[in-house]
Amino acid sequence: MKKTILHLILLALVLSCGYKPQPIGPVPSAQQQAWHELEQYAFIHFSINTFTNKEWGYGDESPSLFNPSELDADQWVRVLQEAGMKGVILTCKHHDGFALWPSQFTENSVKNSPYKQGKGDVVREVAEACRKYGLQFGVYLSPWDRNHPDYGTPAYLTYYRNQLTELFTQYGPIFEMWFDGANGGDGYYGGKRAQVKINGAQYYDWPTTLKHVRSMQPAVLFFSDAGPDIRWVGNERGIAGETNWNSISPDTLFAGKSNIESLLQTGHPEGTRWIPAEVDVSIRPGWFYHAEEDARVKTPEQLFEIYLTSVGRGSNLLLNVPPDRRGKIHEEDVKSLQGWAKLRADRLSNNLAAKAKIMASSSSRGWEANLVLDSKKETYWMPKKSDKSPTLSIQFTQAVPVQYVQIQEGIAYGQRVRSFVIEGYLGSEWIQLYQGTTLGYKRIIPIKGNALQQLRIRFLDSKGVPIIKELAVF
Ligand code: FUL
Repeated sequence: MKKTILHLILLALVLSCGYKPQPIGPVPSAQQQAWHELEQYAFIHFSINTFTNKEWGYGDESPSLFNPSELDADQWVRVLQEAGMKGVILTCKHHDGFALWPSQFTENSVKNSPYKQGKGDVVREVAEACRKYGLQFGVYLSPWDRNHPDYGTPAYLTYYRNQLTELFTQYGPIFEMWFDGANGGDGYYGGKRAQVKINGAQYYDWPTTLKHVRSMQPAVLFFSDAGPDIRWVGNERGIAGETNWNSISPDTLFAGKSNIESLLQTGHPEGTRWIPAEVDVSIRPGWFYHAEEDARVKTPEQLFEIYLTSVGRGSNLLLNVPPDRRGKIHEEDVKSLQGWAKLRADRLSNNLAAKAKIMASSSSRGWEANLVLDSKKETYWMPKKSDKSPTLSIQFTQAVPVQYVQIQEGIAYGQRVRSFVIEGYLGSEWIQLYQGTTLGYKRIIPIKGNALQQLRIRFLDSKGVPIIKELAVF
């Protein structure tokens, strides 16, 4: 008897909670999930190049050139935080080899510069400002080093790992380690002034380096062309693929491999690993500050467009904002960042769906349509398995002009949607407003402002049933 009651209680529990689906394909790790939620953070390119007016230093620059007159890391991070940035990745060392912290493994660093009479540590100042303003801190340590005499030999790898040990043990938690595939060949290399060619697929022995870093900070995520945790999006223009799968098979990929740009931009629906794309782009034409580019800072509208083609296509945005020779974010960049934040607030914060009626073609028990409006992380809409044309519809109390539709997939269950259409009810008929492929963590679709009485999203094809976390219309 007791047993029967227990069974009944269990059955009731199962029914009330509904059925829990199995994930399909790769899914994000807990760290990757938290990374998706950051959505946007800043890149800071600031180094010897800021003072030589170059993009790539040759490696023979004297550290005495590094001399910011008013370095204010607090200003950098405050400006970035006010613009909605959730983290900062700093060029601790660029290709020229100059270290922004007083590394004990090289003389080519801030310790031999006039900055604070050699007592300065820019990495520490930025890491501390990030902690003060609640931003994550990340590092970019260029693998290519045009200054180091041992570059190209195994001894350089020891040097590179020693520098990582300093960064990962002295500056608090690091959310992302960024490394690129640039290897231009020629450089100073301790006076050799030579071409040093390396084999990008093998030389760096990344598995050993990453294991070393993980042993110090297990939660760090590694970015490179090929991941293993976050992949490059394949261009530096701010554009993720309209089709953008978080999955890709990394087995033959490596940082710097040529001709993989379009694959990186779209990912692959059958990819074996969850390696989402990060969109790196600069607010200026160059990555480093050049006074002659002060009039070419991207406008708030251009940044908004980039926001739509990065965050709005399920990627994260890594927006580079390079401080000037004073060591401050220049007034022009500040103005653009503020204008951009205002555009996002004006255009993407009044969710018209919140006051509307939401309906679905079918819902699994516990996964009802209204859950896409609750802003909760762990609630979703999921149609019934038998539903052959899963559809979410919004009925407005009166016709409203809709400019943007924002859809978030429940990526904890794998990225599923392959094809969908957005339709609006106008006057007396449904018209197609957009036809799309993937969604992912967040998709923001501009649709040109018609006054609609109803709007619906029909999911035409997906791996298993679609699982939708949130829906908003603006
Ligand atoms: C590239 C570098 O060569 C550029 O200078 C810049 O740092 C960009 C973000 O990555 O690989």
